[in-house]
Amino acid sequence: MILVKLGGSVITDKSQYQMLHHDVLVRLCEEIYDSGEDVIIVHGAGSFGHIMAHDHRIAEGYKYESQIKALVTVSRDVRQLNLEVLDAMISAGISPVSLPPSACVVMRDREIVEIDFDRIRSYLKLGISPVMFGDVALDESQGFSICSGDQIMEALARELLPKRVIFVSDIDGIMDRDPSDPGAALIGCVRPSDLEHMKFHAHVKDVTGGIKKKLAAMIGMIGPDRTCMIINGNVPGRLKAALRGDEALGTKVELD
Ligand code: IP8
Repeated sequence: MILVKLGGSVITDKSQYQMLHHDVLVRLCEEIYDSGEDVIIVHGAGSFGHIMAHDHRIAEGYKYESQIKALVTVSRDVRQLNLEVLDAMISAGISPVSLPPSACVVMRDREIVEIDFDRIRSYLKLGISPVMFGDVALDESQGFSICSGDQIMEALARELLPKRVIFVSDIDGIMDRDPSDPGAALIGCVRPSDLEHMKFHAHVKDVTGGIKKKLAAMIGMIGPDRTCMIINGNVPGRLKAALRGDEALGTKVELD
């Protein structure tokens, strides 16, 4: 089984509320089907979740009453994106079933403390691909919170030991500096021992911090027989190649 995250940046336009990249989504689902691999899909929320969740501070938990209206709207909007993903998967020939984190994940202090792994395993046994996504979720310490697709990926990788973990993004992989810098170069492979020596260009602090955080999370998902990759889903064929274990341009994270 392979764990795949379809990033919100590749299946939606993150700058425009509820803007789906339908063609890209359809092609990615066809590549998943063509690979012939069993998958668990996690997708990001993109512009169906981030804009409103940010404006109403949903990740911080219950602060004021009008957050509730925003929370239910975010929950509804990410479900709409999830339906688009399910439709594209079904049209491609895959058999998906949706497991919304708002119904099957519990958080505490913004960290996942409970997921119904048995349910996921039961669907896999039936040849059904579970689909989860960045969502709102109950949080035992702050009422509610945001459960991101990356947090779900980490929890699933730890428990279900997939043979590969693939993050599908809108960039070729992890760059050695801000990707908009013309001198930016792709880092092809990262090992845990590289992390502390890696120097990131620091003129955009958030981007640098973001890359390090993402790498640290990816390192947490690898194992002796398990690599973790980030690839560009806008380039046709890369996801299919990565799923089949063929050479695919991207950043691979593997053990020392
Ligand atoms: O797009 C965020 O999940 P992500 C979920 O995987 C929401 O970071 C609702 C903003």
